[in-house]
Amino acid sequence: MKKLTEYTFPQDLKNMSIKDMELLSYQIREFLVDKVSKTGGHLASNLGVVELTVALHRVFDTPEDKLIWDVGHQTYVHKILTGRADEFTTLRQFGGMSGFPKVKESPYDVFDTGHSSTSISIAAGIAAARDLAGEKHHVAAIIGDGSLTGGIAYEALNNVGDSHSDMIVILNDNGMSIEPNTGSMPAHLSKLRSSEKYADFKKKLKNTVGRIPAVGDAAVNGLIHIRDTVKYAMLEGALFESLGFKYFGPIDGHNIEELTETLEMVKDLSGPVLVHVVTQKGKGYKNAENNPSKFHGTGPFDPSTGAALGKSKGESYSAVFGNKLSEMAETNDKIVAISAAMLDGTGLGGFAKKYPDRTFDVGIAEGHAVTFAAGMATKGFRPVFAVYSTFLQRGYDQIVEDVCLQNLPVIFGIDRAGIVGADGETHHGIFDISYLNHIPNMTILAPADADELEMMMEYAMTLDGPCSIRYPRGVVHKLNMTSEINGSLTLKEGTDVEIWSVGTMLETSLNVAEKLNEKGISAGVVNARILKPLDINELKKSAERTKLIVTVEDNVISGGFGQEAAAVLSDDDVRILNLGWPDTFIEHGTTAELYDKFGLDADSITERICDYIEKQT
Ligand SMILES: Cc1ncc(C[n+]2csc(CCOP(=O)(O)OP(=O)(O)O)c2C)c(N)n1
Repeated sequence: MKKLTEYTFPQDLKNMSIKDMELLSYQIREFLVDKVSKTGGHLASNLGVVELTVALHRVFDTPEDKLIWDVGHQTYVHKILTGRADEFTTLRQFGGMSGFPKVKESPYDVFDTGHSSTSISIAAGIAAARDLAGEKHHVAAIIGDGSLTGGIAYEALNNVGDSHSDMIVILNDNGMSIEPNTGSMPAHLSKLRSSEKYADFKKKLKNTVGRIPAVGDAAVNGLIHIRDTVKYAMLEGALFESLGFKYFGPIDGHNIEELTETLEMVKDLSGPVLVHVVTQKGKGYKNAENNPSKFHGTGPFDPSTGAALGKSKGESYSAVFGNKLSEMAETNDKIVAISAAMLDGTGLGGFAKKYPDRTFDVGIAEGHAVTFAAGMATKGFRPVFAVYSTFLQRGYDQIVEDVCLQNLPVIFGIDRAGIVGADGETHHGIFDISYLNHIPNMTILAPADADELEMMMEYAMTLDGPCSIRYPRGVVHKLNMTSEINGSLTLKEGTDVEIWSVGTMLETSLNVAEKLNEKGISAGVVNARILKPLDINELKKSAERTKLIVTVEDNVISGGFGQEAAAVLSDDDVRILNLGWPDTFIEHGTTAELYDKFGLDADSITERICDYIEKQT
C-alpha cells in the first residue's frame, strides 16, 4: 500500500473504488493519530470527518469548487488530501503548517478561518459573486452542530434560504461542540439523528441508488422522492425546508458509499441544499471516542494509552479563576457564571458541577452571552462571563450598548489574553485592551500572578459597573503580588527608566530591570494593575522620577495601555517607549518563539531600551 505522501491528491481519489477509499480512510486515521500525538492539535474533530472529507474531494472538483470549513480546526484530512501530508511533522509549529485553513498555504484553502459559525456566510458570498461573474462552480460550507449554535449561522441561513442561490450546506452533526452541545437546535438535531427514519432513509437511498444510473435527472429525481417521503413522515426534518433549503438526511457520515452517492446527486440541484451528515467525534481511535472533549484539542500524547506527555507544571490561570469563583459563590448567591460553549476551557467546569442552576452555557454565542449577562445584571445578579479574549471580539457592540452604556455590573473573565501559541493568528488575544479601553464605564484589570487574579476578582465584585479582568493561557506566575488593589504598584523606582508592566509581562519586566541595572542603567518597575481608569497620579510621579517611561504589554501597541499612557503624558515633557505587538497579525508558534521574534523577551526588551537610550543621548 502506498504511503499517504506518495499519492497525488485529490486527483488520485477520482479513480478509487469504495473499498480503496475505505482503506484510505483507515490509513488517514492511523496517520492522524501518529502525527497529532507528536505535535498536538485538534484530533477528535478530524477523526470524525475522514470519510466526509474523502467523499467531498472525490465528488467535488477542488480547487475550482469551493469547500469552506467552519472554524477550520477539522481541516487536517483536507490538508492530507490536498498535497500536504508531508508537512504534518511541522503542524502548528513555528514556521510550519497551520492547524487552520490558510489561503497563503494552499489554493485549496478558500478562506482563513478560526472563529466559528461563519462558513455559510462565506459560502453565500462566494456563490453570489460567482453568479454575478457568470462563473460555474460548486460551493459547499461544512458546518458542525456546535458551530450551528452561533448567531451568524442563523443570519446566513435566513439570508441564503431566501436567495435561491445554488449552494450546499453540509451539517456535520456529531452531537458535540468542544463539550456536549447545548441548546434547542442541538436537541432538535438529536431527535433527527435518533429517528427510526434515519435507518429508513439509508435503506431507501441504497435501493434507489442501486437502480438508477450514475448522475443525472433520474438520480436527482429519485433522491428528491426519497427525501420527500422521509420528510413528510418526519416533520422535524421540515425545519430546514421551511427556511428554504432542500434537506437531505440524516445520513451516515462514516459510510463513504452513501456519502459519495448523496453528494453526487445533490451537487447539481438548484437552490440551497442542506445535507445532514451524522458523524462520531474521535471515530476510530478508542481514547478519543471515549473522551472526545479531551481530544478536541490536545497536546502531545502517548498514542497507545492516550495519556498526555510533558504535562504542564502547575495550575492554570483558568483553574485559579474557576476555583475562586466557586469559592466566592458560596457566600454570594447572586454570582452566576456564563459561558459560550467553553465551560471547561475557561475553568468553569467545577463551578458548573457545584452550581448547575447558576451556570449558563449559551452555546457558541458570545454576543448573546454579553447581552444575556446584561439582562441578568438588571435583576441584581452578578454575572461573570468567562470567555477567551479572541472570542469576546464577537461581543463588542453588546459590551458598548448593552453593558457599558447602562453601567451594568457584568464581570468579564478574559481568558487567553495575550499571545496563545500554536493556534496562531485567529486565536491570539492581543486586541482586548484596545477594544475595551475606549468604552466609558469599563474598568480593566490585569493581574501579574495568581494571587493578584484572585484579589482582582474580589475587587471587581465591589464595583458598581462593568469590569474586565484579563489573564493569559497557561501556568500561573507566583510573584507574591498580595498587596491591596487600589491602583498601580511601584515595585522599584529607577532614575533612568521605569517600566510600566501590564499583567503577566511583570516577570519579564523584572528581569529586564535587573539586566539594565547590571549594565549601570537605573531601572525601576511598576505593576500597572488597573489599566482603566489609568493611575494618572502615579504615572505622572513616575515620569517625574525618571528620564524614560517604558510600557510593556501583551497586547497590540495600537490603542493599548502604552498609547493611553502616552496620551496622558503628552502635555508633559516625557519620553515614553511603548512595547507590545506590532500592527500585523502574529503567526503560530510557541509563546517563547513569538516573544523572541517580535522583540518581547527579556533580552530583546533590554536591548531595545538600551538602543533607545543610546539614540536619545
Ligand atoms: C467564535 C468562536 N467561539 C468559540 C470557538 C472555540 N471552538 C472551536 S471549535 C468549537 C466547537 C465546534 O463544534 P462543532 O462545530 O460541532 O465542531 P466539532 O469540533 O464537533 O467537529 C468551539 C466552541 C471558536 N472557534 N469560535
